[in-house]
Amino acid sequence: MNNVINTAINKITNVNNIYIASHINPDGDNIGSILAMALGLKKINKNVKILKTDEIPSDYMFLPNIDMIKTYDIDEIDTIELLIVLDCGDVDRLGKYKSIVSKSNTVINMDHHISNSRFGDINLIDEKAAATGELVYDILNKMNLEINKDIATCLYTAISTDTGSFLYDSVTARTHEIAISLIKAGIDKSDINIKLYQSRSIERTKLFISSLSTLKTYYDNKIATVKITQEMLKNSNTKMEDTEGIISFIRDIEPVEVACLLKENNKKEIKISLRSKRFVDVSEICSTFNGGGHKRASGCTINENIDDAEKLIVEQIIKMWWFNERGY
Ligand SMILES: [Mn+2]
Repeated sequence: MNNVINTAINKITNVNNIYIASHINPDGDNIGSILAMALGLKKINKNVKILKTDEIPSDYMFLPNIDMIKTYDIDEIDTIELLIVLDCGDVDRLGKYKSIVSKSNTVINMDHHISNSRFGDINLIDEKAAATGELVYDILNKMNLEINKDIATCLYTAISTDTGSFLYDSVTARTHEIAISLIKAGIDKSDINIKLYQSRSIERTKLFISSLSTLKTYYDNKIATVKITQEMLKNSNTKMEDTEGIISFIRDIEPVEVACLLKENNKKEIKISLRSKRFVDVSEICSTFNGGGHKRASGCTINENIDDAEKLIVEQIIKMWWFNERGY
């Protein structure tokens, strides 16, 4: 790992123009990590541009330098010296910017998803990291860049949001060590926490209520599902990115082990998120539908209507659970 970090640092040191890409449906880890990386690189006078692959959820608009994330016309660009991709398991997650990978002389791919396809020239993948924000912290530190308040705010957001506020199994002593140094850098922890977790709008609350009313449980209440349809979004005047937090609410039900959120992107395209509490490896379940992620948090897409998609995913969860319990 150290060798790969040094190779990445050498590359960064020797180029001037760097692009950083966000991914589709960006989350706190993605946005916090890219902003922290960009702010660090600006301090050593690199010319940094951040590609806005998708809309930024309103929760993260408070982050310092969020305006750096912009839309660029990459068709006009022939080659790029260096592209850095953070928290992104595969090239398809770059959406409309995915062609930028082949235009880049070097791609640094930094991530913590087990399922990462290692599409970079330099792949800094550590599935033991609780968030990509931890990896960004490490590389900035190794480059002797001071983690100032703004960078620390972005990294704290990345790590806190990817760990359910430091709650998940993925959190290690290292996660807390990094958090200590981010707090020492002078972040306003209380303000960040209010912005991230205590700022839900009335519209979004109404979406939560209608979504939670679709709750179904299976397998002796150990599997729970909820749905979000386009109609619910319309009725509550919300967007798909406003669904953050619904899945953890149903995972937190006792005795739920696997929580499943089905999001209707359109009638035949259902985006599925799975969370588990103690032992079920949901990345394994999602990989049977060409998705992936982490053991306790993963996603996939099923091209069926929402009720059929629910049936298929629940069947698959039960099937893999049954086989695993019997050691097949
Ligand atoms: Mn992440």
